[in-house]
Amino acid sequence: MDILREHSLIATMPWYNVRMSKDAPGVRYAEIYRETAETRIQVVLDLDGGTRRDITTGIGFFDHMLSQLAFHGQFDIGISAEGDLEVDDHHTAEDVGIVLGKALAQALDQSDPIVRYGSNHTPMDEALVLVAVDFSGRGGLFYEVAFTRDKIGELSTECIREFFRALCAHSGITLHIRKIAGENNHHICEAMFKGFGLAMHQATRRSERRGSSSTKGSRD
Ligand SMILES: [Mn+2]
Repeated sequence: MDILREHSLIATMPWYNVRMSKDAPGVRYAEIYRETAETRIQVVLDLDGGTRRDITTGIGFFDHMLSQLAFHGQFDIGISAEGDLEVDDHHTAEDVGIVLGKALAQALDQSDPIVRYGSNHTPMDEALVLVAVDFSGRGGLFYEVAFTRDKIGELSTECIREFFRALCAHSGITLHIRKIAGENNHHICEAMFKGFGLAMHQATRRSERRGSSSTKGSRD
């Protein structure tokens, strides 16, 4: 992965080379770098960390949401994205979803059986959001969230769906997100990301059961 070490984005990942045990057996770690004409994105992920977050996408509210996801998911995460924000936020939001999805799939590739499912109702003040995930291997987003503003900070609300859709497609998770209640768009969105983090933490824990996480013998 020489490209990672040479790349300027690495400078924003101060703990990247500190993870000395990343190749040790049982460490559920991934690092993905993806560059297109529209975005350059690096994600490092440790599913069993929980204290380290270094997130820079150029979109302040998106950073705030990804930070909530990582905090409540209890993941170590580094996300460094340089996108064509002079166009708009679409490519950056979607491509962060792609790369984070790939990182999740890679981190779980060698994993022991996992709990597989996670769900919750997460409140944030008047907002209430249902999130349910299944690491099915098939990938799908079932999304019923209506916002009343076009943007929250510099993040377009329509890009929130695109982020989750890309993440599901590239991680293979089935994800339901449904707004139950809420008026304030910031609260609704924050409940979504917190709830998703909580569900991800639950679903990615190692299972005590022997063998596969599916009666079929594999999760897809
Ligand atoms: Mn907030």
